[in-house]
Amino acid sequence: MNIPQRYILSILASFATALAANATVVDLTGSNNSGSINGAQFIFADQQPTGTGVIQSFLRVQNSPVEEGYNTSGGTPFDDKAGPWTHDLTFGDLQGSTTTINGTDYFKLLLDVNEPGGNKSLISLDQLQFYTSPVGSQTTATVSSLGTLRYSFGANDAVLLDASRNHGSGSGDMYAYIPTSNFAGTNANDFVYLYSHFGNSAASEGGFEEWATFCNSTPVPEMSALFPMIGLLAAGLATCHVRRRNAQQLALRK
Ligand SMILES: [Ca+2]
Ligand SMILES: [Ca+2]
Repeated sequence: MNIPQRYILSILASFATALAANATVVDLTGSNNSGSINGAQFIFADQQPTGTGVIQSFLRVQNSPVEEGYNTSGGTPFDDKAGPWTHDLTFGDLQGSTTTINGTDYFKLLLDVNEPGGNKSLISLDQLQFYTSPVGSQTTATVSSLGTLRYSFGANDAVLLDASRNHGSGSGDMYAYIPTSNFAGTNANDFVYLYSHFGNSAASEGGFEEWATFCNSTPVPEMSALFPMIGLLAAGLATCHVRRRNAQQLALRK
């Protein structure tokens, strides 16, 4: 934990916000736990998720001091890390992660960042975009041509993370909740591309960063406050069943 560096970054983030009127910097370092950019919620993952839900990884990116990439089964554009954990994702896959917070439906994703310790544990997520397309396995270097843009940060938006708040690779660090309404009209068989860029204001170092879909197997507190418990359990188990089976199959191929 390096408090001076975090303090400096916080000041820089404040200046950046002031200079760019439309910029939003979500700070998930220190004791800061949540923020919102363009309708998406970004929340610190304060407990390890493997015991409370089903995660299915679909994108790993790794480079230094910056890195970028999008999930595809067609190759390794940009800084994608080859292997079974970087692959196409269908809209049907994403729908398995649907969760409701305060009456709004979101797709729930988990980001696991992996950074060195000491004063190198910070990393910035500078860009997050989602595209949908009937064409899978794309490898274009022109990200904007991937398909229909469903969600994006603004040019100066960012999320600051501190990998040392959890325990490195294998420990999720942030949940991203993307409004399902952004994906209106998408077919279940369409492909979903998640493009992310890291490192602009806090360098990417160490191991890979990994995105996964997340399926709750138990109701989250926000939901249980709003709906009858029995309905929540039924809905949660129904949406998780298929995802859990697929996750187990994927684990066997590891
Ligand atoms: Ca981590
Ligand atoms: Ca890293």
